[in-house]
Amino acid sequence: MLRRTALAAAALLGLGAAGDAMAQAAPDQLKTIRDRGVFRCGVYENVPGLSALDAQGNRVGFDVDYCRAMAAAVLGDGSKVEFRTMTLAQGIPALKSGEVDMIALALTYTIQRDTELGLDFVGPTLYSGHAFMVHKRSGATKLADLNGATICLVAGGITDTLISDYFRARNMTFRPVAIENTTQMYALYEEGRCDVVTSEVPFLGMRRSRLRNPADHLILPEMFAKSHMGPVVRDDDRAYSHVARWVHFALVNAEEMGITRENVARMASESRDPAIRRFLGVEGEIGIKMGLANDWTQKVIAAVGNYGEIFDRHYGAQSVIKLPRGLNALAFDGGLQWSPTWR
Ligand SMILES: N[C@@H](CCC(=O)N[C@@H](CS)C(=O)NCC(=O)O)C(=O)O
Repeated sequence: MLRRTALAAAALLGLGAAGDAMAQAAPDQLKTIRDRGVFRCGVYENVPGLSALDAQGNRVGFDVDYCRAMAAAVLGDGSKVEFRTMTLAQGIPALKSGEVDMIALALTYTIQRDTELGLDFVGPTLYSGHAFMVHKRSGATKLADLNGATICLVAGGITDTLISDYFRARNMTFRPVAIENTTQMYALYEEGRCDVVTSEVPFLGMRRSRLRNPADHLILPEMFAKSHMGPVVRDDDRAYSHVARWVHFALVNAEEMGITRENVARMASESRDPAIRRFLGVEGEIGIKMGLANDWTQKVIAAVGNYGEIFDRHYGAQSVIKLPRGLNALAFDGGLQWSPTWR
């Protein structure tokens, strides 16, 4: 509607060429990705659990699976992803410049990022919080023991402001040491260059499991801030933002309906349940109406499984840290993950 009004005004003013330019300026991200034939996704180089290479050289991880899910939704093929590795600080500029179609860097959903930076958050795909890990030999067992500590954290994020708030409110001080990437950060921590290292709980657990002597380190039980994370897209193309959001809902809805990577094809061909048939694009036109193939949800689930399968693979039962579902359980089971109605 807005675009048509702008064009009509341009025609009245004799601005044909300018009008065309205005019409073309509206981004059509789905078309851009389809014309290119590959989905570009910003991920970390080596953050186990989130994004890392496996023994065969395949990129794997929780956030990596969201990139593959987007490729499956938009291009019908979860393998058509070009991963661009980047640090946290590089992520938002890379997204804003158009270098990537999405960043999957476990960014925390904050009001400033949402309202001032022109970003749209997907999910939250992972509900967690920030915690501290310490050398056991330090004797620290609770947050109150960290007054005056040297704390290593990742540069370019929000962690130092969150720690500042927490410490100031309690008349405590700390010395932040901001490091570009987490591999360096944990190496410095292990060498004893900082007393404490901080990140979200699943990432601390993953990293502790890879330290030389995991038993020498303690993740303090209290979280000092909440961190609800998800992939992020630019907010200049509503149709595309909707796709990104509904890809996450598709993963959750599939889990709610008991649809898995292994049974999705059978469910599509054999289920008589109209809700399942509509969700999988066997009936109705949900996919077509949002600019995708009608069976896009089938492609997504066939590529990465449902939400619970992704969680289990990278953080839960099948991972080294065996993180409980907790807040990331389905709402039906008392958690915070739910999908709106597919109707
Ligand atoms: N949730 C944090 C960022 C998440 C985070 O801590 N990321 C770490 C790894 S889990 C990181 O930036 N790593 C960069 C790297 O290792 O390249 C935020 O939004 O500021």
